[in-house]
Amino acid sequence: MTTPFRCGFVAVVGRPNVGKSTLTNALIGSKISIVSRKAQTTRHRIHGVLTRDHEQFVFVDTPGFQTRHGGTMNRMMNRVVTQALADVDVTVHVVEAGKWSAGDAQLLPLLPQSGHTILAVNKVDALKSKNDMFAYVSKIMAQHSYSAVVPVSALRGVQLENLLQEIAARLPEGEPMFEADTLTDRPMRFIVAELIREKVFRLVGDELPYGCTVVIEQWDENEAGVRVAACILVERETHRPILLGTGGAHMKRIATEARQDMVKLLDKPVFLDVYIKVRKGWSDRESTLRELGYE
Ligand code: GDP
Ligand code: MG
Ligand code: K
Repeated sequence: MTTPFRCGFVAVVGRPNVGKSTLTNALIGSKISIVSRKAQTTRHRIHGVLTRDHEQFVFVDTPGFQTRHGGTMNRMMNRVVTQALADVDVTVHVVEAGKWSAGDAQLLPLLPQSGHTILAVNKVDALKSKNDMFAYVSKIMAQHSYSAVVPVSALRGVQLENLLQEIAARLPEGEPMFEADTLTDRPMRFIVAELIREKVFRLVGDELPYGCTVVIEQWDENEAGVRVAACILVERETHRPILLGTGGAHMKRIATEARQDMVKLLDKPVFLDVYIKVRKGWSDRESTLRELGYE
């Protein structure tokens, strides 16, 4: 008997800082992957694709939902999350071992009622006592019908194969949607914007209440290299010093790390200029949100 090929969409969700990005990147196995599309269209924004002998996991992006503030942004984001999750085959809900917070609870009603949700309990490496795990997991399990529970450490690469197998078992049978070794249907500018945004979130995500948006304002490319000007749009003037850091240390680090990633990605010299702009009230204007790519 031959093993059927399985292929489907997987969403990784959770409150900020539980390790979604680390986990997704660890599962896919490379930081950024470029996807060429085989399937005609997809409703999803593809983060990356992992193709193995018997399965293809298509990881989709869901916007980070906002927990601390109300407003249009919040409602739109939550709607987008709900829609995205209704359309995927498997949702991986990531929580942090031993640390349940209001943000986790707020995500629960957005989890799909039908379909498969796997609970990934991340950061088990940081857990001081394993004894409390059972009580912690039981408490979460009582609040949603999860298909499986897998404790993992995204950072240390613990139990990731186990998690992939739990996901794979729940993917529908079907032909691969993407070429095996290629990975994105998003233009390079968008990937670079995401890359910078990720650096910002890693560094100051907790302190930026509305998050931020990155807009690529200039992109000049030739054989010699690529010159990119990227603007980080923040909500308030008070967010500027947060993003700058002492003596501009945060911005320096964001630009340096983003540039290094871009060199790897584009395989040519990169001249990157990153600056901050304050656009008051942008997160409360739906038209602006659409303009910026949140559909
Ligand atoms: P996201 O906001 O959910 O995407 O979280 P990130 O992937 O950006 O991770 C947030 C922080 O948690 C980073 O400092 C990671 O290095 C850290 N982190 C992620 N996974 C693990 C893990 O398995 N163990 C530990 N100790 N830290 C982790
Ligand atoms: Mg993240
Ligand atoms: K994401």
